[in-house]
Amino acid sequence: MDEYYMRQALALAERGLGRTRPNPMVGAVIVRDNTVVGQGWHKKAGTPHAEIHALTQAGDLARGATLYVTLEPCSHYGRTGPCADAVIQAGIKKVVVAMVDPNPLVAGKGLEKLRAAGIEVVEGILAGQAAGLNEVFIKWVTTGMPFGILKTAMTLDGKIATVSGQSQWITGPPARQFVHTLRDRYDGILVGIGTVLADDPALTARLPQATQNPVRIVADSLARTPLTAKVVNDEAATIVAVLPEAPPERREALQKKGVDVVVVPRGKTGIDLKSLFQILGKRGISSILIEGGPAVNQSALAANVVDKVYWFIAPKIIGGTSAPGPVGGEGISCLDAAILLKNTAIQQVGEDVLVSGYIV
Ligand code: AOF
Ligand code: ZN
Repeated sequence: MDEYYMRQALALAERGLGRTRPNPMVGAVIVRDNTVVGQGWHKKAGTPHAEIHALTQAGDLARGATLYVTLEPCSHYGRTGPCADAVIQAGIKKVVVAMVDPNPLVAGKGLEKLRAAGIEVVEGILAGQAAGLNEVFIKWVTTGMPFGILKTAMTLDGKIATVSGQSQWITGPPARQFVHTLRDRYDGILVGIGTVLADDPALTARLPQATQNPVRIVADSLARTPLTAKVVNDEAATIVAVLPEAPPERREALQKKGVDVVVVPRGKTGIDLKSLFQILGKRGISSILIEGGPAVNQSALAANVVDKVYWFIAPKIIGGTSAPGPVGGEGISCLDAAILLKNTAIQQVGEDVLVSGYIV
């Protein structure tokens, strides 16, 4: 029964997908005499937590009932008051949680509070699913670093463009639509200046339903982003990351156009992406979709800021020894140094194949 109701709570939590950032997705179900008397999910950061919605719906029926919640009720005063206190006050008798809150401000203190008040606590029900659902939140809240998602699309023979540089389009419409769902879900989207100069992309989320745009982040060592670029002129927010030596007049010109210019230390190949991610994480950006070309992809992998990959393979062969692949740089000479993936999955998206996985 615990798993049955926890599955419901997880499904509720998932309704917040892409809308709760940088807070977690959380779902809650209140059950009394085998009947659901309250349910709720977290809708947006700064608004009431899932437990509060469920308790409000249950009202007096919460007394003596069991609360199923996908994350430990919080114990801290943040943008809202502690849910553990509200749970105790409502007279809940038993609390079943999927996982402990990884937020160092909570980290078990909520469960302690509940136990101290005489509430029976069960933890670890569908913990793996709950952790998977909140992989972004867990990474960000425990390390301060945004969760990095590298997305790329290549032909069956491993090319992202022809020898002349043509790349529109490698994948079909369903795969491109899938990418827009990723842009809608994650907080930021990173590209290199090469991509801005070559394609002038908007990098916004465009779907038939209402969407939200990620913050566009351009790794642009010398502030070469043209003032006429789409990312400078449309309404979505843009951050241009530059090196300390970027010409001040170009930086100022971008700032005058409303672009947020961030100065980042130099790494091995231009902007140090680890430092950039640290800076962006501090600003509350909890996830970054990397849609770069070979140079940015290589730097991101080398800087160890990639957690997950979405790798599309199109059923096309275009050839060309000098046609680029998804990851540039000098490469490795020893196979032992290869970057490995775990928990890989394969999915058909239209004509294309999507391989996803996590960097080991
Ligand atoms: C949520 N929604 O349903 C639960 C959360 O910024 P605050 O004050 O809203 O607090 C956010 C923290 O509260 C969050 O990091 C997590 O530790 C805890 N639980 N947060 O946004 C919820 N249950
Ligand atoms: Zn709470």
